[in-house]
Amino acid sequence: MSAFIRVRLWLISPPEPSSLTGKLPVPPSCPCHVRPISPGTISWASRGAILRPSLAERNTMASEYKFSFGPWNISEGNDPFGPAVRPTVAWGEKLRVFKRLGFDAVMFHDDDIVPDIERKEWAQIEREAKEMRKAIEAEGLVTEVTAPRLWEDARTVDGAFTSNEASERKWAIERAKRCIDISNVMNCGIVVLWLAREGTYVREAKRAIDAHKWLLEAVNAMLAHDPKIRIAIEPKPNEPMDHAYIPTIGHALALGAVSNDPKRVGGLIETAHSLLAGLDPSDDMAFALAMGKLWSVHLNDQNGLKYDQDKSFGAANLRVAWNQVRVLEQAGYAKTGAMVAFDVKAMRTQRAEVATKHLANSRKIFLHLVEKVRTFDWNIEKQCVANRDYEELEMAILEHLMGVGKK
Ligand code: 3MF
Ligand code: MG
Repeated sequence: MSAFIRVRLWLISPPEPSSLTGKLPVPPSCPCHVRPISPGTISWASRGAILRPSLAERNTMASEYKFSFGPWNISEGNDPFGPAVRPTVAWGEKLRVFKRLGFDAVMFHDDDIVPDIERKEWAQIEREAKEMRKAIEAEGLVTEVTAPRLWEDARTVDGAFTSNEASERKWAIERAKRCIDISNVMNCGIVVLWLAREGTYVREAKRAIDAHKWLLEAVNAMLAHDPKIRIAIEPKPNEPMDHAYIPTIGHALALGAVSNDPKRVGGLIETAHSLLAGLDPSDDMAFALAMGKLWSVHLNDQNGLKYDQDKSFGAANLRVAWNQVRVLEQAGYAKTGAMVAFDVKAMRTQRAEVATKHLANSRKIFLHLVEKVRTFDWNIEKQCVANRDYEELEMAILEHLMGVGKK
């Protein structure tokens, strides 16, 4: 019997630790703390029961991570085929939901902070932004990110930074600068660029080479406008456009790398957007993390290559969700100061009284997965990798996620 099979049998019925190694090893709390193991023995940590975090430990987990969502994540349920099915929730009411559900921060579009922004002068915009900052701080909240909403104005029907009209491109850059000014009032150092309409329905409609140069010009104009602001590009391959110009995190970081201040351009990865690009969100996150460029995440879920569904985190692809949490844990993401945002939508079928469950549930699933990552015996991963036995590794992970197999 190979040492490895002995280990797996041991997992089913572990002997007392003293008969194994003579002492009780300390359980590794996360993959970064995996200890080397001697051949033929396995850590006492494999005994799931003693690894289950206590309530205090779970509270620590929750407070290590900072969570946010945006006002648009509490919505009326309209879709392209039907109108609203829930009444609009006033901002004041939404504001109270954040703390109640255990959230720490708000992500805002510029016009979430100052409605009708296009009709207002700076003095009024500044006044309203200050009021908003006071209102969220009174709730114990901060602003995670701001984002210029460049895709609803009539001037951006065919693109903002990449419109064929010079005057429209100019307008878009001015609006992005204004968003930076609002961000400063909100004491928020990150502006997100979701480049909604930067792309085409018909390839020949734009000169793509020029369009990419215009995107770079826009990023440079934003960097020049404020010496401290950081720009987090949120890539998405399609929707609303057939094809977007910045479809992946690779494109986003390449653009940043040739900007006038690469260290102030990073990325935000949304689960659904990676899936829509046919990519694995955890690998996209790992790529950005390896470059020190993952400045926020929009966790959610998605059934394959369909419209952008913004489902609750883990609801469609639990294993994919586990890997996202695994990679964030491995990187010590919480300690980088970056937050976990949920860009999720309540199902249209959800009644108004229960139309915030998607937020509470996404946070809960995230924390359950943190617990799962921290209680997996990473020695199993080490041994399986050493033996190149990935079927065994996969089974161990699936059993761990299902809570079966090692009782
Ligand atoms: C669209 C999105 C956006 C962006 C947001 C950035 C409405 O698929 O994900 O959500 O996340 O605009 O601030
Ligand atoms: Mg998003």
